[in-house]
Amino acid sequence: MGLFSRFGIKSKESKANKANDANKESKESKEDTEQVELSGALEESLSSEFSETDEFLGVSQERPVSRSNGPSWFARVRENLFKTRQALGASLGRLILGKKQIDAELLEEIETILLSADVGLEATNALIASLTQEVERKILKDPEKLLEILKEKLVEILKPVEQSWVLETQKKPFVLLVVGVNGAGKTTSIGKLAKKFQNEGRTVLLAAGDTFRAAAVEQLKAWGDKNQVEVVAQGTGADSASVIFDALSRAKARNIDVVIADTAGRLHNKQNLMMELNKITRVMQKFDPTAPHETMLILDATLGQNALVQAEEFKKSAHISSLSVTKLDGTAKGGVLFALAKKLNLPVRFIGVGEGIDDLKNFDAKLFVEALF
Ligand SMILES: Nc1nc2c(ncn2[C@@H]2O[C@H](COP(=O)(O)OP(=O)(O)OP(=O)(O)O)[C@@H](O)[C@H]2O)c(=O)[nH]1
Ligand SMILES: [Mg+2]
Repeated sequence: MGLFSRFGIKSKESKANKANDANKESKESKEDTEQVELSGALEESLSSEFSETDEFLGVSQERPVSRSNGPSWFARVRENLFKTRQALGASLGRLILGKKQIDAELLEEIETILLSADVGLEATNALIASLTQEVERKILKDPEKLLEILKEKLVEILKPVEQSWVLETQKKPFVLLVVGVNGAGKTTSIGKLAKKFQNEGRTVLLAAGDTFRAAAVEQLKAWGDKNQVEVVAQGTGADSASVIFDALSRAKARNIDVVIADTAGRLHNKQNLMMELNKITRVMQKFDPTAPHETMLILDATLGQNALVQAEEFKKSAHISSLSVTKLDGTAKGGVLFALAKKLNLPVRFIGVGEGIDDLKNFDAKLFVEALF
């Protein structure tokens, strides 16, 4: 008989209550003022990780990605993931510390913490089932090893969605279409991305495809000014597809490497707005049948499991090829990355960890998990 069946399945309510308690506990836990000190082992892992992830953006060999990440990436991400770290890594650490044995009760408590940190049902079930199996087979006996094993399993969930982004140089301009609900962080992420690409020596042009809100064009232009990047725009109420078509023509004429197209925030259940996305794609394809080369859905991490629902709905009515998850700073719901990875199997390109221009970071599964503990 397995550990699960021996101890029975708890009712959803009791799990939810436990999850709330765990949440409260993590909120109440005192501020983690610890400085980020990289152990020798981690530093080593960072340097080897980054030689591997240098090709993260899939830049061709002759134009390598800047190496400006490294330990500063880790320090910034770890610092800004404070709330999720409290909810997940620190809570698990406290729970496991000093335990003499791994029993069903401990596994149940781990399960509660994972659920309350928005890891989601599927990823949590998979983690607990895998731990249970290892305990039953006596592969895992020592509670001291439990945390390390759990971290490895968390990395395993995220690893498949950490995929190289091939910005194929023969696709010129490479067209990135950015979509998502209102306020998810689309325009801000575009501004940050423009700088990232420029730092890698690429030329960038922005298309102000959000013609819906009066301030949207100005917001994108401000990012363009900051990066000295041209923004192609028309007035409010203009046809979004036509703005983007103009931008592509302009980019072609100027021999630009990457066009990033902003779009209006839309709810997946607003039929006409979702149709507009299809129109944008169709018009782009008149220009280049292979465009858009990437359609990136921006998700707001503070929504927790609702971000997952949103992504599932978007996937139904638009061709989404990747995700970026913003606002991981200031939320305890960063565990949603595991839920997204487990359920959607879409590459996660970037994570937003703040409002600064350098706060959009390449997604790295191993370092992300490391930053949560
Ligand atoms: N803290 C934090 N704030 C962020 C992050 N990304 C975006 N924001 C903020 O989220 C707010 C909304 O960002 P926008 O980029 O305007 O969102 P949008 O998706 O373009 O919104 P609409 O144009 O209304 O659809 C802004 O105040 C951003 O500064 C992040 O990673 N961390
Ligand atoms: Mg916007």
